[in-house]
Amino acid sequence: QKHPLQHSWTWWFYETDKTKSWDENLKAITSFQTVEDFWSVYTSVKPASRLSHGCDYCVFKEGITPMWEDKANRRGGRWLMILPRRNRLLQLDYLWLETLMLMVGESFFHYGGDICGAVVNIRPRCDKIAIWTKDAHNKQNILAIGWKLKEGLGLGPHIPFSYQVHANTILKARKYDQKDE
Ligand code: M7G
Repeated sequence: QKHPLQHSWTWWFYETDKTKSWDENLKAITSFQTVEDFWSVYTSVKPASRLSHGCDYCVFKEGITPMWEDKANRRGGRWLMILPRRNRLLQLDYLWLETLMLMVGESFFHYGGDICGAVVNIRPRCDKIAIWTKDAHNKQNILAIGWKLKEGLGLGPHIPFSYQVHANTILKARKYDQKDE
């Protein structure tokens, strides 16, 4: 008998292919809804620290696409940790796994209803881990989730940790993409 999780989750993988659009590069790998299946997915994919620069993993509630445009994310934001690359081997896999376990294990109690999913970005300078929530205006839930996450991961004051509203991230991304053209 497998142990059911409270939600079904989908594991996504993003890999850059410059000939394709951002969303075409985002692929759902598999879904799981038990503790045992979570472990079998976790152990069958490469550790985040071994992914190439530019890759992401996203683990989202089934039915939510890990992009700003999804209706569950549109009004949301993310708790974002910025992790210097030199800490990748020491910290990244541990923090990503702990984030996932807190999330799929429903450590956020009823505030977990606001959680959409978690993302890890592997980047040349700084890696990022984030938990996305659905309502960037719900201060109470955001603070409860952020506090629990920070405490659960034992994040020290040296790790930048802040809440970012997707609408602002989108504005910054637009400016950046325009510079690119
Ligand atoms: P990133 O991968 O979140 O972080 O965004 P990075 O800047 O550290 O690499 C990189 C770029 O990917 C953005 O500027 C967008 O062009 C694209 N992108 C990222 N996300 C999360 C989305 C999304 O949700 N929707 C769309 N349309 N593009 C996105």
